[in-house]
Amino acid sequence: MSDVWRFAQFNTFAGVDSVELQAVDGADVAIIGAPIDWGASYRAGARFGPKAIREADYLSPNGHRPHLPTGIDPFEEMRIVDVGDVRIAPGYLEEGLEVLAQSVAAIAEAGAVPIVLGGDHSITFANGTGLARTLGDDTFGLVHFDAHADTGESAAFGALHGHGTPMRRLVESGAVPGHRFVQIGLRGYWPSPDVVEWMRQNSMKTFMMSEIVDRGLDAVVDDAVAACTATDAEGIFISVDIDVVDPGMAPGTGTPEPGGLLSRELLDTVRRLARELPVVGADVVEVSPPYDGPGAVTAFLANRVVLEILNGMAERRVGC
Ligand SMILES: [Mn+2]
Repeated sequence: MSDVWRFAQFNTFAGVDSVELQAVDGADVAIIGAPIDWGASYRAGARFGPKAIREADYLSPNGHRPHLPTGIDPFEEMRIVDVGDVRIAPGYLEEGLEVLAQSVAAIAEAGAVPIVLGGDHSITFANGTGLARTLGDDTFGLVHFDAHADTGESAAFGALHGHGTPMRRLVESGAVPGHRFVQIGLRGYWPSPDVVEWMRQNSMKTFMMSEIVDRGLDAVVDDAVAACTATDAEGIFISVDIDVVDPGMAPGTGTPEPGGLLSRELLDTVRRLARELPVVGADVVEVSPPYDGPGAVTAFLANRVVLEILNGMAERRVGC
């Protein structure tokens, strides 16, 4: 085990079975960690995210989590496994993204839904690419929760990959064309108007925080669901940048932007999406434990984002 990084993870999410990537067959969901933070432009630390998200859990690691409001235990309805963290060399971003893409493709090939614990947001390029290798380009929608559009033409100094460019790269590669994007929660002072114009030209659907405040979250999510349904997508990939939530409730992140969603609003929304639309994959990214607040509030929120996605998927299965 000498080549396992200390920031990588040994325990499993909620205590589910640990399986090798090659042994995912028969699972409905496979959780995988991507401790990559060398795509971060500002505050790093998300390499500690997968470990913190798994550990932000006060319940027994017994692989069961009955959901109080619905009475459903998603771990009873689905076989959920944890394949651990991808093993990649720090600093080698493109190589690491390729290893992750291959891992996500392998999970999907085995018939399981990959749920990726980040890691900075650069990993979503790998997640979308890997999924498209198995499901096909232009087949699934990407619902993207974030304060930032992540559609930068390039990362710092012209680099192709970073945590501000994954959505641009997915559109350009054709894995997820712009018309299949729904973005929720954008705010602040980035990207520049020319990039916003590029997003419009590529038919990306964007719901800014200001629109959520004006119209209410429910009305916006109604539109988001309708937009996904209208494109005849076979399913959706849910990408949750934890900075979509206000830094007052999610301070442990790389690029905090004040004025975001409440943590409860995010939890309710991801569960609703997973109930109303078929989820083909998900990631939860930009949890940076070194910047987290007292009580690891950001990591606990990210852990519950995963649980609420799983619960929505289970509700869909049992026909709620
Ligand atoms: Mn992001």
